[in-house]
Amino acid sequence: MNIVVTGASAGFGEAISARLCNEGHRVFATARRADRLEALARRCGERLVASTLDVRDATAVKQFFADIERQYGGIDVLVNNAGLALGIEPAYCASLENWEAMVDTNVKGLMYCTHAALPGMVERDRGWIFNLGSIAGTYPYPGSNVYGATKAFVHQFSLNLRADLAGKNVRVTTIEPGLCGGTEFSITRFQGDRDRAKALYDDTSPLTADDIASTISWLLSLPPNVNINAIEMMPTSQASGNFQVVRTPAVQDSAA
Ligand code: NDP
Ligand code: 8X3
Repeated sequence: MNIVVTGASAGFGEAISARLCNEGHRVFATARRADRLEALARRCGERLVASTLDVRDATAVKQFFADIERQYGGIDVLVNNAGLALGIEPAYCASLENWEAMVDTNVKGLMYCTHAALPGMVERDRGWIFNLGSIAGTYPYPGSNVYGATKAFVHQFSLNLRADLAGKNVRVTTIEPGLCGGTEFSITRFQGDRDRAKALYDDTSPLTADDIASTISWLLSLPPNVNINAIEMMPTSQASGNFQVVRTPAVQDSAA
């Protein structure tokens, strides 16, 4: 199969690309950092085609998918993985620039790739779009503000795509992981503070990028009539159930 993976220069995207190449697919691995993609291409061999692509650039995304349609007869699978969290401050002191970067990448970038890939899949009546969501799209936590909201978009957009695709052999699945270590996600979120990023995973057994790659590989083995709408994944050292109770002096009714 022809498979496009966005955000393939690190973390999940790199592991997914390597795994699917190993399994005999042609993988179009994309991200902004060319050197990282070249290293991945050397590791994976000729089945991996590396291209720099910034998913925030709508024109470049359109051109990239059109080129694949023309040269390779279209794509079978799109893994919309490129994404990031920037900062973990409360909303009232967060950077608007960070918020915009997350919306531009996690929401608009994913939209651009989907918009470019989907018509060909429908025309061939064959395809699968995997979208990387997050537990942050379902469960609120302090500092998740816009990041979590972008992942809620990913969840609902995926369900809405399937609503439009009912009766067509084009599948859409959101993968929604929780704590996942060994990627650059937290280093990016904490703006390069590797010690802080590392501390997040201390004394836990987080999910790994290989766990995400295995999940996609397993999904691809399912019969063509099966669509898994969403998969929520957490390591055994994580669970939901964290309602906050903050103890403050009794709130006064200022109108009284
Ligand atoms: P990493 O930071 O390790 O990798 C992110 C990838 O996205 C990199 O390859 C980066 O490449 C790419 N990327 C970022 N911005 C752009 C852009 N504008 N255009 C193209 N590529 C871009 O993160 P993870 O592998 O951990 O995360 C991957 C996805 O999974 C993200 O969507 C994230 O939100 C989600 N996720 C992660 C979890 C975790 O705990 N790790 C848990 C749940 C979901 P480059 O900089 O070279 O462009
Ligand atoms: C990444 C998982 O819990 O850091 O999406 O938001 S979390």
